[in-house]
Amino acid sequence: MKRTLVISDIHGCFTPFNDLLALMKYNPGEDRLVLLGDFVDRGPRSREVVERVYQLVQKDGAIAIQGNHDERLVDVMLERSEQALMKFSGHGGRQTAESYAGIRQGPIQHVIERAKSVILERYPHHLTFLDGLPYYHEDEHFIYVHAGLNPNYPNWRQQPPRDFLYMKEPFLSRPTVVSKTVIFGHTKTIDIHGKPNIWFGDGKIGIDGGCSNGHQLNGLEITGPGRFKTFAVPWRP
Ligand SMILES: [Mn+2]
Repeated sequence: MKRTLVISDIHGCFTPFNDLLALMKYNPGEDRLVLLGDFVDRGPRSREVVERVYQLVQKDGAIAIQGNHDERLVDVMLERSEQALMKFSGHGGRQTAESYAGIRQGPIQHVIERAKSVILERYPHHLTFLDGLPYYHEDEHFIYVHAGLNPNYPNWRQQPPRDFLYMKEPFLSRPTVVSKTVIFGHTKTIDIHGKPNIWFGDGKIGIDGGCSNGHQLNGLEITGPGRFKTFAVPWRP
């Protein structure tokens, strides 16, 4: 049976991402790879992660979903939102700006300006790519989303974009209102069950191992309904 491999919240952790793909023996011709967003911020190598994800999607048919950090990076770089700029550096955006700017020092405003000109000159495709990512992916048995589904919406496709990107409660503690299992990232599993391993809940599976916080990057292998195998690699620079 064809494997579906799911990874989330890479957050600039380029080495662990490559380690995990190798550990899972990802074979582009055979496996379906689904990446649940938050490719940037906090970790040291966001630029390389975005380029790799871009290539995986364009060349190998991988599926990438948008996370809240990906949306914010686009908003900051295209000067779409003052609020996004204010939140940016407090949520790991400095590391992303440094990875594009190629400098590790100086006032944040300077690093962002430098990153902006590098992106507009050499990586405009990163912004178009991140901006155009879908909010979810769905197959026969699963719904894949960055943050979660708001159970107050009987038709989850009608929930606001913000819920796809930021949802925590009431998604985490209430039962879902869908028959498919929801696979999500965004909330570190250590905050759900006290350990960074993949969390298997009732109708939902949380996979954010908190790699950029020094924990681990998780990989979920699916070969059918209820047929899972888990993988993990530790954080390293
Ligand atoms: Mn997130």
